[in-house]
Amino acid sequence: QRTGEAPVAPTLRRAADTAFGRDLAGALAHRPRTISPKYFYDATGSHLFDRICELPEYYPTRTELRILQQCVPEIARLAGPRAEIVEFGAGSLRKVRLLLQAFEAPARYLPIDISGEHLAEAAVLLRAEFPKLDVQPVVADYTQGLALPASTTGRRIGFFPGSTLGNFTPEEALAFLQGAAEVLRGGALLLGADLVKDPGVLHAAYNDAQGVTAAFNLNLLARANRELGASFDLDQFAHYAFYNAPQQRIEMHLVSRVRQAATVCGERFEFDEGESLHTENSYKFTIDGLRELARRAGFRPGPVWTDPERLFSVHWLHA
Ligand code: AVJ
Repeated sequence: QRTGEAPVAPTLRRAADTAFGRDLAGALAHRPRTISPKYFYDATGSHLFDRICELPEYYPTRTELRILQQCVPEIARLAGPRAEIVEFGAGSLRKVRLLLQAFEAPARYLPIDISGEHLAEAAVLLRAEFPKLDVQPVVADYTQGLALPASTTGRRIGFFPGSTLGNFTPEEALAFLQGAAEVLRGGALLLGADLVKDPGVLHAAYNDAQGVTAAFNLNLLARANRELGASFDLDQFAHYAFYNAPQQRIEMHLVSRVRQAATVCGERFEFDEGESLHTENSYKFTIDGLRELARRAGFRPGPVWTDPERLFSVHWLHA
């Protein structure tokens, strides 16, 4: 709840002018308190996420890579020559590199990401590795709609790995997929989706023994302290992640250990003991559920690949 209007210093006014500042102050002003997980990914958060991907408990990244290694020849055949790859979120170059190496004369790579810095780095590396590839980074928040330059060559293949789709609510996922189906029409979407499974396995993946996921979650508050001049005491918040089975999603929260207050953008917000800030949903899918969602969004589901333990799935969806 808002308590009083303290005088606002110029740096704080600038903080309140950033999307992160506006969204965090907005999130704290309502209950239940919920903020988009996209704010995890500053430089520190991106680095922590890379460490998560290496954790023994966090199976998605290595499982998806293994699946892609197995099925990439078939994917390359489906994509055909001179394909254009559009990646939503320019995350792991390791994954798209597999495609670029296997495809026949890929013509263009359009990574879309909110972080211009991350994109620029990716572009430099890939241009050196694939001199014939036209790399055109697009700095944009793909959750706010999709606008792409016209396709110039072969088929346009969307690439959305890592089960990032799971960060959307079911309604948002449908809207995103509808937008993707439109910009990819005539081509396809290659989509990675984490599967429902033993809740114990899911729980462990978001509650690792080394506490990297906890640090990743708490970095949201650390980032607010760095960028917005916020006053969060990180020791007084607990990382809490659990599998919500009826909703088929992992939820991550930051739970206040005590009654306390923090200022964000010059505004003071109180936390009751045990009060939570909901920082992430990570939906899990069944193969049939995902295919049905894709169908409703205007795709025609094609082949699906999975690992022997059925932990993770990769879908070819005709647009
Ligand atoms: C990048 C959204 C797929 O939900 O598993 C990892 C993010 N959060 N550990 C996921 C995440 C906590 C990740 N996604």
